[in-house]
Amino acid sequence: MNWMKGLVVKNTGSWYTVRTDDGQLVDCKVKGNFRLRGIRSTNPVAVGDRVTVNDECWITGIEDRRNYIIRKSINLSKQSHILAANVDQAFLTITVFRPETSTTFIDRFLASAEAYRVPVVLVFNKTDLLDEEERRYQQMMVNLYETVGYECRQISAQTGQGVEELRPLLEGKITLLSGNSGVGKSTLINRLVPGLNLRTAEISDAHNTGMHTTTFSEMIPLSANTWLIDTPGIKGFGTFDMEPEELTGYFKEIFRFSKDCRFSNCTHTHEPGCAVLKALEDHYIASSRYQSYLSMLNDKDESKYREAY
Ligand SMILES: Nc1nc2c(ncn2[C@@H]2O[C@H](COP(=O)(O)OP(=O)(O)O)[C@@H](O)[C@H]2O)c(=O)[nH]1
Ligand SMILES: [Mg+2]
Ligand SMILES: [Zn+2]
Repeated sequence: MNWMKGLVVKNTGSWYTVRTDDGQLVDCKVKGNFRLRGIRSTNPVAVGDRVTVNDECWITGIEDRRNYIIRKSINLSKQSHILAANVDQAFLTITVFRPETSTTFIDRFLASAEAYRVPVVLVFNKTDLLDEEERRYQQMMVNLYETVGYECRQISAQTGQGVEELRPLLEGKITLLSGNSGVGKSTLINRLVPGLNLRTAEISDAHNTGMHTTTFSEMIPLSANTWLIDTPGIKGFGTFDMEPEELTGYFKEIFRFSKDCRFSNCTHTHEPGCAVLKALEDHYIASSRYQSYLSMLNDKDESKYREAY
């Protein structure tokens, strides 16, 4: 019996396409009794998984995941669907106008990515549409997030401005492309992968049934070891319950200031000697970021919180 290792690059129903380490694409299946410890998932194997395949095209083993992105099913089965595993980084596509991506959405995404230690690059798209005032506003947003510690890029997927400069950031990595519907993810992928022709908004929004709008994920190859994952509807990573102290750790600048709070379990809401509140007052911390922190802190109603992800 021969065994091969490979990467799951596509998942359509019960079939998985595995790119073996010697470069072949093999369609594989998973035995019904193949279950992962601790995860009740409709698909035991996901795009991005490193697997072992035998010569009868069965997936017989799966390596431990560094991270994974889950979508909870809408029915009552309490089962989840794993959209992707082992991503190296995420590109969060943002449009400050047409449509507006809210700072709450951005900050929640960033916090969940921090929790999973997934680096995020903020890609501000549709810059070709901005007038002078809007351009200034966007630059202010860029300054804010760069100061916090995130890499930012301003591009136009439509005109191609700034798109080639993204390529070195993608090289050799598995990148999850996220962002609200309509921000230009498919347009960006089409720019990066000529000839792919992903459908863009006009069509895919009308019928939500196209291949790239279902829950079946696919990795799009950019070069030998460079992959993009376009999975619509991802609002963050995993689901997680956390203590206030943990949440602090997921807001980089709040975390930096929190080291000077008088109490180690400070929630930065009312405590005396809170260095975060002081930094907020002195405008070292942006109020939009602090508001996002508060909104996550106040998501005590667990079910409401989980739904947001
Ligand atoms: N003006 C302009 N329009 C864009 C740009 N990127 C995308 N669009 C348009 O925005 C709409 C949504 O784009 P799409 O790629 O489908 O967004 P997705 O839902 O994130 O995949 C489409 O009509 C695109 O033509 C851009 O950089 N500039
Ligand atoms: Mg799309
Ligand atoms: Zn504090």
